[in-house]
Amino acid sequence: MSSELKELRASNDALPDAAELQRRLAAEGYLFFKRLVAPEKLWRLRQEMMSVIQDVGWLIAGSDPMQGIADINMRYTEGDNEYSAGYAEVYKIENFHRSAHWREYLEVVEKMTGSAIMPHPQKVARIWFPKYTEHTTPTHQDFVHFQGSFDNITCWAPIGDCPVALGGLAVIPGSHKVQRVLDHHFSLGAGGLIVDETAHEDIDPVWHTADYEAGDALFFPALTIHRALPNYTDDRLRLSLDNRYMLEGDRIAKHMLQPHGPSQLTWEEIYPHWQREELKYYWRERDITVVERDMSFSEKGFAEALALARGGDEDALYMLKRAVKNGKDGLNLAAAVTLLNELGVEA
Ligand SMILES: O=C(O)CCC(=O)C(=O)O
Ligand SMILES: [Fe+2]
Repeated sequence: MSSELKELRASNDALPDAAELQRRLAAEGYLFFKRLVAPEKLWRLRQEMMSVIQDVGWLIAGSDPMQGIADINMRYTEGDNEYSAGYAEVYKIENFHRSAHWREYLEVVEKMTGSAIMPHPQKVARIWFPKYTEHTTPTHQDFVHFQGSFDNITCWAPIGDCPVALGGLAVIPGSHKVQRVLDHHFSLGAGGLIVDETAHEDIDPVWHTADYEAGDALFFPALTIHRALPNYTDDRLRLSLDNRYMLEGDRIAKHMLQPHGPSQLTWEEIYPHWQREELKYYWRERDITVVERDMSFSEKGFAEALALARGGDEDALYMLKRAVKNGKDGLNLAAAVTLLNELGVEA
């Protein structure tokens, strides 16, 4: 582990003690557990997901899918239609969705929040290509993306082992104590929004991470500052889960009732691929308050990208070209098209 990255503290010792988990979560803004889930469960999920990823052509043909050896001629990320095409196949896998409902995750989130909880309907998998580091998920707070409530808990878990070089998650302990959504700015990285963790006097920007192993899980509330580390391996895909849990009766933003955007799927397209019924539309029976999505965070990032691109910023130009090429909705694409034309840049 590099000198500027410190080790996450594992809280397995406090697992039987809900009050202690709550105390640590309040103090540190995260809880990390080694082997919270039996590794075999993750290995089975990995086999299923990586086999599909191989079928869509992202792994070297004929290689062992468990090794996750990427064909690095294909490097795609969220926002690319090619990524959506492959991700959609993975997103149909029933066991991937079920994994967010595993008893081990539900029980520990109940303990750390002291509340009845519900997994958000929108589940998220990340399939991260090697040597594509400029697209790495930048420093952010989850609230700008997932919204609803500051009390949401994110669970990040590798599907397999994830040593630092493969690009796992890093957090700044105590950063949730800012108790507010910080100013986020345009970034080329996944999610498109970045916060400058060094620009706030009340944040001590010391990063913590782990050489994650299958079964490990990291939990944090919606204001904790975190980022992914770059995938510096030569040829390995990073495969991970990040799912969110809400308190029963709490608020949820409307988009979190839908499949994850990059899949470009509806539940009606996903459910025919499932064997079992009980997780289909499970949230309709639950006590939740649905609120509108606040588009101001992404709109501000997009406006910044337009201004930056006008000044010749390469990252901003790249993002605008990608948005136009892929016809990404919800953004002011007309403004991007006009600007690219003005600058004489092909999308
Ligand atoms: O895995 C990633 O690259 C991003 C994950 C993340 O930001 C999260 O779990 O909230
Ligand atoms: Fe995040």
